Amino acid sequence: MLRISVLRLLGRPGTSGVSLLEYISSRYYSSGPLGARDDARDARAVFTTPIFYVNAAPHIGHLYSALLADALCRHRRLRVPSAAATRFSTGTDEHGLKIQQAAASAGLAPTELCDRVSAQFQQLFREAGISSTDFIRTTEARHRIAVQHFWGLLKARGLLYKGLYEGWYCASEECFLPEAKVTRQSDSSGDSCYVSLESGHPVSWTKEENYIFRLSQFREPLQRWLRGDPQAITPEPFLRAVLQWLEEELPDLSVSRKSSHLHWGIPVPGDDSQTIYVWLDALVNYLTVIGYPNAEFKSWWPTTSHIIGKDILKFHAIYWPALLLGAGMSPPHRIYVHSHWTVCGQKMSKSLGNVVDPRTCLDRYTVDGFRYFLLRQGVPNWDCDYYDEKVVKLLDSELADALGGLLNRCTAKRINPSGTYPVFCTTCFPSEPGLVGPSVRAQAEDYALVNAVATLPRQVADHYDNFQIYKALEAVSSCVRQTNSFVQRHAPWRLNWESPVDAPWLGTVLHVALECLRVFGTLLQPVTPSLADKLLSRLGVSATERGLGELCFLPRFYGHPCPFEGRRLGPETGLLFPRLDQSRAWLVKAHRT
Ligand code: ME8
Repeated sequence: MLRISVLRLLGRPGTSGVSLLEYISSRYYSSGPLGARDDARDARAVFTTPIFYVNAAPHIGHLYSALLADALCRHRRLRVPSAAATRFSTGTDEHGLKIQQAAASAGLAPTELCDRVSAQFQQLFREAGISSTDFIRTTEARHRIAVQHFWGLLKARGLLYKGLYEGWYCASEECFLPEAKVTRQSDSSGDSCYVSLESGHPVSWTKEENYIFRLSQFREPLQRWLRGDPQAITPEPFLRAVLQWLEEELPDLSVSRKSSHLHWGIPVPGDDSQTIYVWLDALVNYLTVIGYPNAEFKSWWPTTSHIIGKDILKFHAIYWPALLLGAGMSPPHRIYVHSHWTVCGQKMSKSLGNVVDPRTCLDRYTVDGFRYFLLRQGVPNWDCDYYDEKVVKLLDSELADALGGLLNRCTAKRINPSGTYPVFCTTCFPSEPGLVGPSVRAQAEDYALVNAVATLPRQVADHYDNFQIYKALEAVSSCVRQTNSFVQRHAPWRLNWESPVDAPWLGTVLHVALECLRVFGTLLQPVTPSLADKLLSRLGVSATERGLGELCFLPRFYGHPCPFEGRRLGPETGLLFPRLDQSRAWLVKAHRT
């Protein structure tokens, strides 16, 4: 990326001889900050979540994947505002043995179970503000057409053959497992059974004549793809895992089951005695949502970034790219992988009864609060543990006290009686650090703050590009703390608007703090959309001034006019984020249990 490399060449201020002003100006005033031009090279982008099984209600892990995709997507929309440029799909995976069995044991027809649970996912995502542009269900006709077309291509290219396939099949994971991944166990009645070593779910020996995909042919092409595009799988430890798998043998893959055994799925075209393997069916959803097999899909593929959990890495990083290469298409643009949420140190599972209901959490912590928590605490590289006190502690300290407190300090009537964005005084805060004079009030730490906030949008963008959203939030939070220290240091409550000596500096302190808040509000939009809206509205920032292209921090410091100076603040609408730890009866209960 040209602009990034130019910036890297510039280096950090103070280490390369480039002055702070030149350094920051080069970022903000020569080519604009993080505007449309920044991403013009690939104006189109598609983000996807996994499509979720409908055998059970959604939990916080599913919501987490959807939130990661949502935040990436919203951040990109702030960079490339053209509404048509970014698509975002999620949905439900409704076929296969797992769903067939879940429906049977619930005494429901599969369609009934699918309708019921798919509606729960849709409702959750609506409530959580997931801004998807498509919700796909694999039982839709458009998807059957796409899957059967894709199958036809593989067949025509000689990549499918019929053969006897045998092995351990795990319905819960919907895959065959090698002997080494299976173990014998005694069940509750003392009978022995076989289970998956990793998940503990039962497996059964299956021997059938199936259609088989020539996966083994794709080992080297996959290795070449990943070596040529090492960013394709992010974060890096997951890339290493895939390359390691590709060092091992890559056997052909069974891609159909006998319809007498699996009837709940898409029939193999021209052979009703076989049903298409649910993973092939599911993976093709990523093409269905961009219009495949109609020609329009070609202008969207391969601009897709898949957001997935580590449990389904092999399906997305080996099977899916191999199937795509087999059908004459490129592998996906990016595969962003995240680890799992555990609960009080344990894996979340229905049988342990520790599944955390995301709707209760949204209700307790508010939509913005819970979105912030999951994205601030969720670290893609390793598993994260969930417990209620952690949520309360984080939200109270970062959203209620630090951010809400800062806003309050700069807008309260007592300190800002005119209710406006005050004027910035360049004599009190000259653009060159180290100047001395009777009116100069800014100190070295104040320049450090300006530098930190000026470079924050780029830092945040880099973290988004590297799928480290928690780091982006950490960086924002650290700047919020720095701004609070700035306000504390200059104690505007001790300065007097009536004094000709104090007034310009008082205005400047508030102006700088409000500018910092404007940057924080803008950058928080992808994660806490309503809270950011409340913050920006309070500052009087209009809807057209909230993109990253418009985000010119502290222009007066760089000798440019500031459109906000003198502007009336927006109306006071109450606390930005009320503290959670005082008024919540459920928390007292949670402490007791
Ligand atoms: O695998 N923590 O669906 P699925 C974080 N239908 N994320 C979690 C999680 C946890 N504890 N548990 C689940 C399937 N997830 C297939 C996918 S895609 C073509 C087909 C998230 O309902 C995570 O994204 O089992 C994981 O990969 C996904 O849910 C699995 O959802």
